[in-house]
Amino acid sequence: MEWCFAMPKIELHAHLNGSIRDSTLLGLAKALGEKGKIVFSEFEHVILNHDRSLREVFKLFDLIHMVTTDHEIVTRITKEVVEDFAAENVVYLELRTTPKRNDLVGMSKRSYVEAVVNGLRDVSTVEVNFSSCTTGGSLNPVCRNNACTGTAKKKIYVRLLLSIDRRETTEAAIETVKLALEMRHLGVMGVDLSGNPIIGEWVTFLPALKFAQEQGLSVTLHCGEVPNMEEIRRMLEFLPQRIGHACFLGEEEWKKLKSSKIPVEICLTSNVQTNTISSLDVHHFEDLYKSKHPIVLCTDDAGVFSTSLSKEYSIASSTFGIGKKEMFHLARNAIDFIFAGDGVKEELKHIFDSAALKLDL
Ligand code: 6MZ
Repeated sequence: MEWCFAMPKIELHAHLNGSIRDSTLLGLAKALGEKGKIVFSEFEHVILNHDRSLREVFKLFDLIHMVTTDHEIVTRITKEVVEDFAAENVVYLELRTTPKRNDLVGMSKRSYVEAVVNGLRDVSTVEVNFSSCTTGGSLNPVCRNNACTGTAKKKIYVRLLLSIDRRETTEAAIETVKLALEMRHLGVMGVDLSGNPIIGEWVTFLPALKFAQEQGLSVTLHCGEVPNMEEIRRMLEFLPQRIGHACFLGEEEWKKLKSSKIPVEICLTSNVQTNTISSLDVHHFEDLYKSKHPIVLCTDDAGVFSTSLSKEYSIASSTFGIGKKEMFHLARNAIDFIFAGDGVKEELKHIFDSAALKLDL
């Protein structure tokens, strides 16, 4: 559907390393294979197999992390991911990533995030606004592209969320939150809790997440990717600013979610590929949409699941019989759920309203 591609969109649930291009991943793996650090043929097989369970997806992430270890690679991936989203008319992107320490290459959690920010600076196909210090139309002084050259390029707002991996300790999670606080001026808006949902306990992460909220950071949680009712209940009681997935909620939790009005980041392809939802026609998107619960369509891991935000819109439209104008409204409504401030929200409203006129939406 051409119009799904053409209309402006907002992406709020995209993991950096899960959004890596297949070609980049294969290229990096090949180079490591040539150095004898991995067995390329085994790697290639896992990368090219697109039918994956949740367990296999996490195995794949471990492989991806083996090849995305140094600063230059992190910078390159960030640049490419932002360019890919911008190319399909994503106008606001909240990109999340887990800060990683790797002593072998002199990488700290901080230098990892700095490498990500360098990737935002390196983007050349589109104008990137990524600092939360800039409001409205004024450009980030560290943004090298566009205004400096006087050309009128497409524009994308990018904000960052730092992810806490469920394998981490309370101390490591708090370290990530502190880093997020220190890097607010570079567009870090909040934190995410993600990682293999069968690992780790809610109580381990709670102190860090509470601290984040107390300090004014926004929090989004991967919630209900597996049927852990106790955890789902506690997550909803915590009142995060958004949740992702919400696949395994029981009746009680469902009621709680709906009355809380917590926006849900919906990842259709990811849920079906990982079998957390058996098929699209029984996906909770439909119920949430019909009951006007705040929702936003997202990709999760565009590289890993071979999808794009335009594809997700197209799938939702055809599966649930939602027309062009309604899909446009769905996309525009996401403005209310972004973690950036009012200045950016106003700019986005303007972008969507001009697109509505231009595209007759
Ligand atoms: C939970 C997920 C995920 O952080 O290295 N991640 N966590 N559920 C999912 N659904 C499929 N998809 C991705 O990006 C990769 C990391 O994001 C999390 C995992 O922790 C994964 O290792 P970054 O940029």
